Amino acid sequence: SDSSLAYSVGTTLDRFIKMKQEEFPFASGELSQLLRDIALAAKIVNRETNRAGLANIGGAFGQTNVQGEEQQKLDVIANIRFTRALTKGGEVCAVVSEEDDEVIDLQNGSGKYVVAIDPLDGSSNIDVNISIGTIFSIYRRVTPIGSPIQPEDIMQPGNQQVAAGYVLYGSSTMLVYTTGHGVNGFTYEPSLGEFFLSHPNMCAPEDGKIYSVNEGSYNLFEPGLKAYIEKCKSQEYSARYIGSLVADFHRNLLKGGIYMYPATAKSPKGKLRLLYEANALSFIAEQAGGMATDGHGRILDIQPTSLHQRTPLHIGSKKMVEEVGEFLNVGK
Ligand code: AHM
Ligand code: MG
Repeated sequence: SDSSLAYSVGTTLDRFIKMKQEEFPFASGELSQLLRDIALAAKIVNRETNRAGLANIGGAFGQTNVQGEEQQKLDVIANIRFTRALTKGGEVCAVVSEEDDEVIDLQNGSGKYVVAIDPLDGSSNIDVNISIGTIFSIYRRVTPIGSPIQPEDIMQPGNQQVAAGYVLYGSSTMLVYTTGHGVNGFTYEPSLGEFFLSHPNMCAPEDGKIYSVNEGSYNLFEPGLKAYIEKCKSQEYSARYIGSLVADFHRNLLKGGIYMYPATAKSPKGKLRLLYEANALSFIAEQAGGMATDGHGRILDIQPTSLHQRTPLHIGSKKMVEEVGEFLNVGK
């Protein structure tokens, strides 16, 4: 679009956030700062990720860190990095993380925001040098600033997100986010240490020809889903499944497709977590013109009841998500 040309060349994330300031809810600048904090942590995690394969080589040469500890796992490191950035930034009062059983109260009296984060998703892919990601959701706390954090600050449905995004540590590293005014993607330039706007105003194709699901679990799927998959095959769609949610989602967002982590006979709620996996990506999908459901209703309207609750997820191109919903609801 014309408006994207104005900042298509050489626009850094910082500059873009500044230019878009008026689009930020409660335009006091705190949310902008919070996004910058996340971007900084993402750069650090990117650096660690790129070195991941070298950790063992270092070990083989007898290198340990100063405390003589063993190398920490990358998902633990990522959790520490993001939590630290959010603590130091001062805009956030509480964090929900995949890596922590309980809510982390940052003891930051003036923090207006609550963040839900999966610091390093798809971590089984680290050891085999395949793309991984960070997923984050940002909410405004609902109880008065400075008072103790309450469950209602944390247990907000996805439709209350003020911003959400992901970082993809892939063949390039990208940060993609929305504040509810469309979706923009930035690619990291490692030699400059900057994210540059590379994908202004991202739009999900309305329909697609890629389906992404762990078909090894086919026997555990409900009949409606099996029927939808058979339909994909009869149309000769492409099957693509990395097993890294951010990477699978990102590809389908750009090319048109559907990602499904359904309910199965063994896990009736699927595998993925509502608060820090499904909600953020669902907000982005909708902002890009796509759709996200649990097979029956909108993900963003689910009222959470526990921190680490799971939900089935069908997400991506609108027509495909609608269609799988029709298949799943036949006879119901
Ligand atoms: P994780 O949070 O333990 O890394 O699990 C989430 C990951 C997603 O990235 C991916 O889409 C999914 O699990 C793959 O699961 P499966 O191996 O069951 O297909
Ligand atoms: Mg995860």
